[in-house]
Amino acid sequence: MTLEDLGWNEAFAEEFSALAANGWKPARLIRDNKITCGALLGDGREVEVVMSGKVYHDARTDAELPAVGDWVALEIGDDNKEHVIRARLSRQTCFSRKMSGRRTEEQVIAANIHVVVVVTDAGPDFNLRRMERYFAIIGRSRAKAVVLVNKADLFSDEENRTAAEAIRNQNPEAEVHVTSLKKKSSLKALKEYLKPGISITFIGSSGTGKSSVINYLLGGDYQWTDEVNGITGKGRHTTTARELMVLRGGGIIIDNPGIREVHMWTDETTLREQFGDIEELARHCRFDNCRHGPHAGCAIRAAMAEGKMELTRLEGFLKLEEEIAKLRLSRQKRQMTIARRDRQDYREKSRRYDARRNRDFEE
Ligand SMILES: Nc1nc2c(ncn2[C@@H]2O[C@H](COP(=O)(O)OP(=O)(O)OP(=O)(O)O)[C@@H](O)[C@H]2O)c(=O)[nH]1
Ligand SMILES: [Mg+2]
Ligand SMILES: [Zn+2]
Repeated sequence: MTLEDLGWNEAFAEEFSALAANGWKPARLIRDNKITCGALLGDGREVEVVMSGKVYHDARTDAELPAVGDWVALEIGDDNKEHVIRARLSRQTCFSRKMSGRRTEEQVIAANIHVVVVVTDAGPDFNLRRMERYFAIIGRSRAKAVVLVNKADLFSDEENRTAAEAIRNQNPEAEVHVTSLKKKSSLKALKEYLKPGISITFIGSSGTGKSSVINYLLGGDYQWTDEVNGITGKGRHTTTARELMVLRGGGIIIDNPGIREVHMWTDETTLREQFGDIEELARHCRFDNCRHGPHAGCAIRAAMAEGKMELTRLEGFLKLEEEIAKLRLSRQKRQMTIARRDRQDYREKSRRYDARRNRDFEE
C-alpha cells in the first residue's frame, strides 16, 4: 500500500512538507474510538493514536478536531509510547451535518470525501424531504452525490422507477441507481466509482443496506450483515461506528451508522423553522417553563384537544428539543474540559517556573 492508495495527493504533500522536518509521519484517520483513533500509515500499518493537547486546544469547535478521513501528522511513539497526532492537514472536502446557523453545531461525518452514496428504498424509507436535506449537505461538501434506490427486489418495477425518477427530478446532478443486493442487480455501476485514492462514504437510514453494499464491493468477509431481525426490522449487524476501509483493487470506503433523521439536523434554526406553529402556541402557555404535558394551562395541549394539533407533531417537537439540549450539554462539557486543560497548563507552567526560580536561587 502507498499513501496515494489512501488518498494522498500533491496538495497534502505540499502542506505536509513543513511538518516532515519534525520527523512526523503522514497518516489517515480510519476510526474514531472516542479517546483514541485508528490511523493508517503509508506502509499499510494500522496504529492507535491520541490527540496532542495542542491539537485539541487549537480546535475552536468539535468540527475542527481530527475526524475520520482526515490526514494528520503523527509523531510515532517508541515501544511504550503513544503515537500522537501533532497536526491536522487542511481538508480538501468536508462532509458534515449542519443545515444553517451556528458553526458550533457542525458535526463532521467524514473528511476528504469525493463521493457520497445515499442508500434508500422505494418503500418505507423513501422520503423526498429528507433526500433534499441530504442533497443540501452533500452539495456543501463539494462531493459527488449518488443515490441507490436499494432493495429493488422488494418493490415493483413501477415503484422503483417512480422513486428514482422523483429523486432525479429533485437533483439532476445526482446519479441515481436502482439496486438490489439480493438479485445483485445494477451493482456494477457502483464499481465505476472505485478508483485508487478516491474516497466514498455511505449514508442513509439504518437498515437500508449500506453495509451490505459495502460488503459486496469489498468482495468478501470484511464485514457482514445478518437476516432481518423480526422485532426491530433491522439487520442485526447494525453499524455502530464510522470506519474507513481500503479496497485491494483501489478505492476507499467509509461506512457510517444509520443516521436518525432527528440527529441529522439538530440546529435550532431548523427547529424553529419546522415547528413555527408550535413555538407560536407555546408563547401562550400559562407558564414560561411549560413542559407541554397534559395539564391545564398548556396552549399546545389545548390546541390538541380542539383537534388543531396532532400528538405526533408535539412528540417530534419535544424529541428535537431534547436532542438540542443534549448537544448543548456536550458543548458545555467540552468547554469545561478546555477550561480544565487551561488550568492544568497554567499549573504546569507555574510549577516549572517555580522549579527554575529555586534552581536559580540555589545556584
Ligand atoms: N431484500 C433485500 N434485503 C436487503 C438488500 N440490501 C440489504 N438488505 C438487508 O437489509 C438488512 C439491513 O442491511 P444493512 O446492510 O445492515 O443496513 P445498513 O444500512 O448498514 O444499516 P445500519 O448499519 O443500521 O445503518 C440486512 O438484513 C440486509 O440483508 C436488498 O437489496 N434486498
Ligand atoms: Mg451498516
Ligand atoms: Zn405548554
